[in-house]
Formats: sequence, C-alpha cells, structure tokens
Amino acid sequence: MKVKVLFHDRCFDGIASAVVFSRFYRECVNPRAEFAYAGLMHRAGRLFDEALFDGDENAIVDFKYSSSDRLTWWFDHHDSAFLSPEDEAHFRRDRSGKKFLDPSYKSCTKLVADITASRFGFDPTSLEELVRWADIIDGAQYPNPQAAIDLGEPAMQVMLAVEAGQDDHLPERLIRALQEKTLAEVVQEPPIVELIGLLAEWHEHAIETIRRVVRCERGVAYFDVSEHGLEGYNKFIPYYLCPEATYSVGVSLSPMRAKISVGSNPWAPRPRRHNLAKICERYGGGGHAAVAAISLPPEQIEQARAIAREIARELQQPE
Ligand SMILES: [Mn+2]
Repeated sequence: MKVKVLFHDRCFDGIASAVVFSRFYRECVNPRAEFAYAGLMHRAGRLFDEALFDGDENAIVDFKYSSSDRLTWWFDHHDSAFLSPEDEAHFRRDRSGKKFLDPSYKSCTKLVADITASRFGFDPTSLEELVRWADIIDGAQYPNPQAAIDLGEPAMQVMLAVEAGQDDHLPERLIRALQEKTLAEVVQEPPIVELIGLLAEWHEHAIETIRRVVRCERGVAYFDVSEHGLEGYNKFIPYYLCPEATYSVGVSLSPMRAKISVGSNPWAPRPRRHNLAKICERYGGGGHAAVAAISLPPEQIEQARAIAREIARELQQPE
C-alpha cells in the first residue's frame, strides 16, 4: 500500500504539511502504509505530470489543486489554488470529504493538523512545535525583520536549508526525520548540520548581494539579482534592508525559471493596500494577498524584468 505525498517544494510549510499528513495517515488510516514523496514547484506551463500520481493514494499538500481522478487527498490555503475555473468547479463538485481549501489559514500545516484532528481523530500534540513554527514562518508572524532573518532557532535553520534547494534529497530526508524527531534534534544530524553551516555563510552573502542592488523608492524595495546567481534567498531580507518599504519586488533567475517575487512588509509603517495574488494572476502567477510570484521560462528574463518594473510602478505610492 503506497501513499504518494506531493508537497510544495523549497517551502518550510510544504515540508511540515507533508510531515503532519504522513503521521496522520500512519496513525489514523493505515499503519502499514509506505510513503513516497515528491516536491512540486511553480513553473511556466504544465504543473502536474499524471505520472506523479503513482500511489494507491495520492495527496497534495500546500499546492494547487489537480482534477486528476487519481488525487485522493488535497489540503491548501493559497488564494490562488486553482489553475483554471474548470479545476475550481471540479473541486466544488467533490464529495469525497478529503479535499480542503481554507485561505484564512496562515499555514497549510495548521490546516492539516486541525482538519485531521477534528474530522479524522488524529492527535497532533507531539507535532505542536512544528505546527507553531509553520504558522510563524508561512504567516510572517515574526516580531521584527531581524527575527525573520536570524538563524538562532532550529526552525529557522531548517527553513534556510529548505529554501536554498541545493540538495534534492533534503526535503524527503527532513519529512521522514521530522515525523520521529524534534526540529532541534534534526538540525544536529550529520548531513544536515554541515549543510546548515555552509548555508549560513551563503545567507550572509545573500544579504550583502541584495544590499548592493536594492533600491527603495516610494514605498517599494526593488531588486534584481538575476545576474548574481541568487535564487531561494530569505524573502524578508528586503524589509530588513529597507524597513520603510511597504512592498518588495524582486527578479531572480535559475536554470528552471525566471521569477518575479512580489511581497509586502509585515512591519511596514504604511499598511498594504493591494492584493498581490490578484496582481500576479494577471501575469499568470499567483499566491497569497500578502505575498505572490510569477514564474516565466528562464529565456524570458527580459520580459520578467519588464513585468517586475510594471508591478513596482503600480505599487508605488503617489508622489
Ligand atoms: Mn503554505
């Protein structure tokens, strides 16, 4: 009996959601289930390959809906949860009782924990710390920008390792380890402790790189790191550098995609006035009201820059 769990890759909440779902499934549905994991990433074009749904049960956590009839469980909290109106209609018709969307949740991890507890009798008590951190990290509930880029907490070290995405085996290793151990125990384990040491230096480098290129104009911190090989940096760095900005608009480039990241500063002196998911949807992207993104094929980097500048202008305060 194989359970395939598809999770939002390079995302603490995606990993933590997969941990909670797996523990739930093992404890409340089938203790003999064997798990396989695969990360999902936003990219231009088709998101799902039907071959991904190769389990006896197939679950997606913290990622867009699929209308595949092989999908048996779905949990998401994104505002942009559907690729098309047809997918949304398909979800609304679903009567399985195993597919859940609630954008009022700060993290999908807490959504999975609450629903499996209230509807399926799961006891998530031993995962409390993980759920609490997923809510802090995905909901940007840090007290200040320093706390959001500080690596003192084990959860912040795990987040750094996950978002850097430099080791393809790391997400699955973390998902399996965190079902058995605490965050503090997991960051002490041999392959992970060395990786975090290396990434801590790289994190400092990311802060310095963004510091060199960021421009803060009329409430928008704009930065283009596409020529600096920087991808998967901590998204709060711009607010640490430009505390007065209400928004950030960033351009980055990897072999897989040119990415426009649009975010809002949780500690901004002036509050957010735009729904960033709606803005990004106009360009084929999506996300949450407070943080969203657009992915283009890497060869369209010039177009990505043009879109980023256009969005920055739209978000700027009038002079
Ligand atoms: Mn999430």
